[in-house]
Amino acid sequence: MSESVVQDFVQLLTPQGERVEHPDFSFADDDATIAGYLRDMVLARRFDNEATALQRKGELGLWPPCLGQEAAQVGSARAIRERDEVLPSYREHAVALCMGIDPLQVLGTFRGTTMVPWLSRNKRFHLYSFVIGTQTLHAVGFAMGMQRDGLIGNERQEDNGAAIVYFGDGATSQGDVNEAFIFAASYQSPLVFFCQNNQWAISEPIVLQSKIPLYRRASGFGFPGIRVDGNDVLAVRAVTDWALDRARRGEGPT
Ligand SMILES: Cc1ncc(C[n+]2csc(CCOP(=O)(O)OP(=O)(O)O)c2C)c(N)n1
Ligand SMILES: [Mg+2]
Repeated sequence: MSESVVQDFVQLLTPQGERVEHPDFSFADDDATIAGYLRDMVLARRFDNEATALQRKGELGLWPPCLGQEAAQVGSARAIRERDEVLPSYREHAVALCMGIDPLQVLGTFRGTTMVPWLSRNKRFHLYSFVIGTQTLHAVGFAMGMQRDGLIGNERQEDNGAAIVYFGDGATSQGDVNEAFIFAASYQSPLVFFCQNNQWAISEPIVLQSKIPLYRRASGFGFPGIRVDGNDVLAVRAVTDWALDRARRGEGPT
């Protein structure tokens, strides 16, 4: 791999768990914080395994697992601050736990006994979205509202907020998602588009849906796109911090 390709892919941990340097991103927090991320990921996997078993037993109507996506979800969720808003897809259970959602309430949604039992306005974790990509447009609208409410670009950091929206690789083939990219770029919306590329949209592989790495599409819409190792919780945290901060400062979407 050439140097530029290596640096194009943000990694602060090797697959063996050794710390590595990146020229643009770093993780400076202490060991206790890292141990906290591990705890989050282990808890999320435990919950996810249990829910998968409940779905197999017919207790849940549906359960899209977050297996293998824990680091991407925990790393990004731990970058979310008090004034930020989260718009998930249907797989962000680790994010839900980090946002303080009761796991039993999440199960209610997937059992079909309730819709959104938590108060999304208070928790700032909005309803799960099952119609692929729709939440990206909702997120741009939300972010545009935050912009108009004066939640970005304030001198005091704690007065600022941004939105983060989760979606999959397959969702990028939806018209809604591309419209969301255009709206967000046009209005410089304070929004982080967080694409978890697990390489598949059910049976369609990413190689069929995109001839270029997905992160490169962002530049065509006019905002930065960054490829991060989704199994590297430190890299995800560092890059999400950067992207959310940018949005909160009023510098637009990532
Ligand atoms: C508008 C719409 N079209 C089709 C579907 C059926 N569907 C459910 S999941 C899925 C694949 C989504 O893939 P991706 O965006 O990569 O998310 P992942 O499940 O991999 O996290 C599809 C096509 C749907 N839910 N909504
Ligand atoms: Mg996918």
